[in-house]
Parts: sequence; structure tokens; C-alpha cells
Amino acid sequence: MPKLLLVVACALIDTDGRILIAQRPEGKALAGLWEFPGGKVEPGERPEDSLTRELAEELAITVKKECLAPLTFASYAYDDFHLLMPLYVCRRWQGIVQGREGQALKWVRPKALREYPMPPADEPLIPHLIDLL
Ligand code: 9L3
Ligand code: MG
Repeated sequence: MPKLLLVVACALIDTDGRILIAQRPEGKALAGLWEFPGGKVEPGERPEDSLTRELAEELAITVKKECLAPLTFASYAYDDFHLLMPLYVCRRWQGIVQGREGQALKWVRPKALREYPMPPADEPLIPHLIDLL
């Protein structure tokens, strides 16, 4: 049985209805691909707390867990593990979004998301965001 990996991701939505994507940095798995920000749930963590932590670490913003709404989830089988990834949406946060890990960031209209190469887990999430917005 492949290992199950729980990762959380977030679609941050600005007041113009654009969504934030981040480019995975060199040296990381899937480098160069554009993703919804997030990361692994650590043992003992609540998924919403993981997401709050990841968004602070990667983007320097503070998100209250009350501002996070689950929209859907991705499920994708890699060779050596199975990725399960809830996608949250968030429209309110404190601070100014900045890439703290040297990653490029872009605010993109939902229909333009397809123009950016994404990890295979993230791509099927796009239609859900188009429907939402
Ligand atoms: N992953 C895929 N799409 C995403 C995120 C945040 C993560 N939107 C995948 C990439 C890695 C794994 O999940 O295989 C763990 O992510 P990270 O801790 O390397 O960011
Ligand atoms: Mg990450």
C-alpha cells in the first residue's frame, strides 16, 4: 500500500477575484511548477493550523482559521505515495503577501490558471475555482 500524504493548499482570492499561485522553487520537488500555496500536515497538527502555519512561513500573512473554507480536495497517486490535498479558499488575511522563500508569485484570473503549468494534483482544482468565481 502506498503511503498516504496529507497536504493542505489554499486559494487566496483578492478583491478583484484573482487567485494567488506560487512557483515551486529550484531544489524542491516539482520545481518550476505553479501551485496553490500550502504544504504538509505535520504529525499532531490540525489541517487548518498547518495551513495557517504554511501561509505565515511562505507568504508572511496571518490567516485566522475562521477565514478558511474548504472547497474541494485533490487526490493523486504518485509512484511512491498517494497525495490527499484539501483546497481551502480564503478572502481575508492580515499582512501583505510576499514570497518568503524566493518563490515567484502571481495573481491570476480563474480562467487564466490553465496557462500556468501546475502539479498534477492542482490542475483538477481549477474548474472548481472557475465555478466558485
Ligand atoms: N503539492 C502539490 N500541490 C500543492 C502543494 C502545496 C504541494 N499545491 C505536493 C508537492 C509535494 C508535496 O505536495 O510532492 C509536499 O509539498 P511541499 O511540502 O514540498 O510544499
Ligand atoms: Mg509548501
